[in-house]
Amino acid sequence: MKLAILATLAAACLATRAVAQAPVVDKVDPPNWWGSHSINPVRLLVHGRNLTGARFDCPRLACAGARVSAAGTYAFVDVTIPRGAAPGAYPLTLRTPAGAATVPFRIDAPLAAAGRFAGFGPDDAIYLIMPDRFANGDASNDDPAASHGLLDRNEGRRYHGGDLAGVRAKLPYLKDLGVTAIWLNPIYDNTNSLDTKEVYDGKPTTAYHGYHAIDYYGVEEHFGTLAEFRSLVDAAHAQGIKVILDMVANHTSAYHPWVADMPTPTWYHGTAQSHVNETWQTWTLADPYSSADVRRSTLDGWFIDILPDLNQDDPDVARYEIQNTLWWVGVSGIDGIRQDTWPYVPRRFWRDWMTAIKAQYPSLKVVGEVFDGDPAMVSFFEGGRAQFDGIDDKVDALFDFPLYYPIRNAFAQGHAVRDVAQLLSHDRLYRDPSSLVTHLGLHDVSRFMNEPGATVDGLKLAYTFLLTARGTPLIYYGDEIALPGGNDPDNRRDFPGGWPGDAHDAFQSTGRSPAEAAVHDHVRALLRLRAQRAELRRGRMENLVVGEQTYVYRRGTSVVAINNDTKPAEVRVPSMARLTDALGVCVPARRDASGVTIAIPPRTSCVF
Ligand SMILES: [Ca+2]
Ligand SMILES: [Ca+2]
Ligand SMILES: [Ca+2]
Repeated sequence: MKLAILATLAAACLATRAVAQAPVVDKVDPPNWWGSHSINPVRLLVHGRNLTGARFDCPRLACAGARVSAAGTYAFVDVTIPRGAAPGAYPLTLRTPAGAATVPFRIDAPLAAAGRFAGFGPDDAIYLIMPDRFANGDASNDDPAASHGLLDRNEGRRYHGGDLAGVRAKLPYLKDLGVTAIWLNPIYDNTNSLDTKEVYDGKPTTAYHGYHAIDYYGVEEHFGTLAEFRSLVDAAHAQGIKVILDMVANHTSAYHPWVADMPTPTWYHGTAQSHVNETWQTWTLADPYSSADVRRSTLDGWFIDILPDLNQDDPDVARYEIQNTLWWVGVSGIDGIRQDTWPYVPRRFWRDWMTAIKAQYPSLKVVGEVFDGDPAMVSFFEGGRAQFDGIDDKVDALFDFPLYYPIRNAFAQGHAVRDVAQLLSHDRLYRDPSSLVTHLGLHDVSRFMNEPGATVDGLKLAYTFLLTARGTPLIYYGDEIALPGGNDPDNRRDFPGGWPGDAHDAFQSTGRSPAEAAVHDHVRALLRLRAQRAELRRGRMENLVVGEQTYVYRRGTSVVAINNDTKPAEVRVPSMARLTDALGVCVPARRDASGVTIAIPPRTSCVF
């Protein structure tokens, strides 16, 4: 009888042991960190299975706060790195009652700060590159094993083969053009399969654009490797070109593993089955009379009703995103960050995120996307001052979408150039209008040359204004050669000459058509002038003449004169020291005691 009971107990024990399987670990975010970092301890998110009951052994480190998700697939642990810890491997051991697993973890030596983490501002000219569409430097990653079958250059929403190696190969072109910084659309590891949730014209899509992350610690295999990104950053720095990396904190891919298995119950706002749709009622966020309920669909909604909305009010999400940002900066040495969909994330999170960035990299700069044409709206999100909600989101710069609209209307469609000057009069709403990143188009809008009425001459006028007016100018890849293109994805055509075998190569001066050369050489000349004359970057702007189609302004001793009309114009300006047009098209017609009269040919600009 006694033996029978013992046998039953032994069988029960075996059964229990059979149910409790040994833990398995397959991912650690972040995989490495640094000693003497402003974030210490660092919070690891360990993924695997059978992690229930996990405790951590952390030789030469200190671990605390271990927690495991209900499914036993995610474990958090806070790792304190002792002062002076030498770089190297510091594997942890994760133990459960059923066994143990190794958690790989490394302490790296920090990158030397000299020449890195430099920030950007009005002294720079930024060039935006969509890595998939600029240049194909490595054909071996065109159809990678991890995401096989997504490439088709004839389809606007498939991968085309551009990559980090291609960007690196074209740095001499960018250096010659005169840009001082590149902004890359996101390079996170993106969705590995055809996206059957985001469908256009019955066709599934791919995340060639980079905005649908499935792994915030991975590099998209179509674009290259982390090592290639690091060497691109180093190569850019060696040419005097800074690097700004695009980041997306608001949402992930619908195919991110978190969607099916959240690390915490509140990781996302809702679930794939039950969530609110993003309504883009941005104004409600800047409205002192909005209740939390009214703001909720804009803040917590799923972007295009598809992209899962991360919940930054969950302290583990906030911590994860802050550490992830600092990780990218720390591993690569980038100089700036472009942050997606700025309004749709709580402002208190941005404040904490910006504070963490500045604590480690005080010079690094962030530009946030507030896609709105109203200066009153954009200025609400400007950093450096608290708004009615008591929050200063601390962002360094925002895109100047309000200025983009009159630039397009005037210089492409031929509307009054006075509207450009009038828009600038709203600068009084900004704390620092010179920090705004100005542009005449980017990857989310149709190209300048697609506007009704757009001409090469109009594009040149737009660039004269963009590159001599206040702000930090941004050039969207291809606009400098008058590349056409309608709405997304037509506005993301391949740069001609970026692919081996391209019949037309606009990267080479000998390969450019007359129209391409006209715009390219104009932009190049203006960027040289801007580099030579600090006043075109920093000087106070003063309007001298604002007519229906004539606009003359001074920055320091430089005078810019624009005639947006289809007939010649004469404008009267105060006497100036230099009477030579640096662009070589205008001549002062008369000079007398009270000033100078400038004759400007139709649709032409000059810089005295
Ligand atoms: Ca490639
Ligand atoms: Ca991928
Ligand atoms: Ca959100």
